[in-house]
Amino acid sequence: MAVLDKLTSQQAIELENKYGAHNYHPLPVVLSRGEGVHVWDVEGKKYYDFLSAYSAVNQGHCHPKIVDAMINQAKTLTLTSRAFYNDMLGKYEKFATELFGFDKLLPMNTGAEAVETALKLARKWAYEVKGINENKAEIIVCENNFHGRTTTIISFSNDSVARKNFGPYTKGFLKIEYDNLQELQEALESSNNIAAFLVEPIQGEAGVYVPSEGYLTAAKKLCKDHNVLFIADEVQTGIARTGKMLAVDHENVKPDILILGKALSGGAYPVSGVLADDNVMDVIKPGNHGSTFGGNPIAAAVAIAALEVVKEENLEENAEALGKIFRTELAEFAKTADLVKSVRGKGLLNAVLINDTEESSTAWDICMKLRDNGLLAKPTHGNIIRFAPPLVMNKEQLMDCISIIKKTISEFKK
Ligand code: IF1
Repeated sequence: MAVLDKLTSQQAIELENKYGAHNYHPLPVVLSRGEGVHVWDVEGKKYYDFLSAYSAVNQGHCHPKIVDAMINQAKTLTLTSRAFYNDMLGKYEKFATELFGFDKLLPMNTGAEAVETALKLARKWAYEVKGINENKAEIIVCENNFHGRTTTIISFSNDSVARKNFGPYTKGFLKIEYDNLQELQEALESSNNIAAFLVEPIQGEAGVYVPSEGYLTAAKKLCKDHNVLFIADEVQTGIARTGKMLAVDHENVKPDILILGKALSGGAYPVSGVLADDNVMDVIKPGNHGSTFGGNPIAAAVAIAALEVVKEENLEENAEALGKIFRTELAEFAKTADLVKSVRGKGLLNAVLINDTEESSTAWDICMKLRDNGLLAKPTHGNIIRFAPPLVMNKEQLMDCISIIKKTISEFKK
């Protein structure tokens, strides 16, 4: 089979099954094109994308401004490594630090790498600024977290599928309940060796779990009182997804360390980064940390364009407004639809809870029917469906999608 031969969906799935590692269980749909809020499969069927590549494609598929920035930079200079300077990185660092209000940016590629960077930064700060004895630093994390898939990150996961038989695990993490200030306070008081508290402002994989109002503000204050760094993992919640540029902006909280990824590039290219002020970031010296691709010229050009699109197209306001409509409509629908328990979320990061057990296949089966009806979404558990369309959606499209969702669930038979 020649590389350029056009495949059927079935052929494409068979190729992945035969030649690819089985580390995913995708919904059976094979996509070959995307534009804005839509994607098309290889047979030409059109769908609304309600996953947005797990909130990476907030700016919409193949956004022309982002694609142009990428193509132009790709024709000029792609990679120098950080052994030399390049003329794009500094521009991007200035742009991003001014936009997010931090002194410095450390550029990486994937979300997990940025989380690793934040953990290393926090530990080094703990030894060199806070004065914790070597190898004693501890980082507080939350139950049901999702921060990526490296050996250290899965060491503090409690998802057995993600961690079993990948040990031995990295030490130095203390787990507390999410959205529980009492437990945070006790953990902070339990030891003088706490370097940081790592938290998702909304837990994505846990099923779009929004903490109580004021949780982030109070958590940040507790951290400050104990001279502990507050690290926000906004890889999924950041870049306008929840109706503000950052989810912490809803509570006007400034993290000591901010982790970004996914939509930082609009999904066009792997771009992640860690932001902090000088009192923290200055502990990193030449040779301490890095990456061949981190801060490459294409990444820099793409990220500037992707962030400009968020501002130019008012994606924060749009996500906030459309999210309210989505939750209001689905909450109303839940009153009469036996299968729908409730809806929760912020901005355009929402989850619909299905009236069935976590072990059931009901959410998956509904997603299959949604696919048949032209809308792509993915379950996060047996009974939760995540709905996260690109933020460039308009109201008319959203209403169309809401009617597809209602119709599909109304007609659904187990
Ligand atoms: C997969 C979930 C979403 C993240 C947060 C860091 C990372 C992620 C808060 C790592 C990544 C992804 C990865 C994806 C599934 C997905 C996910 F369901 F697992 F939880 F989005 F909801 N911090 N999240 O959400 O970023 O290294 O992947 O760039 O297939 O593992 P990455």
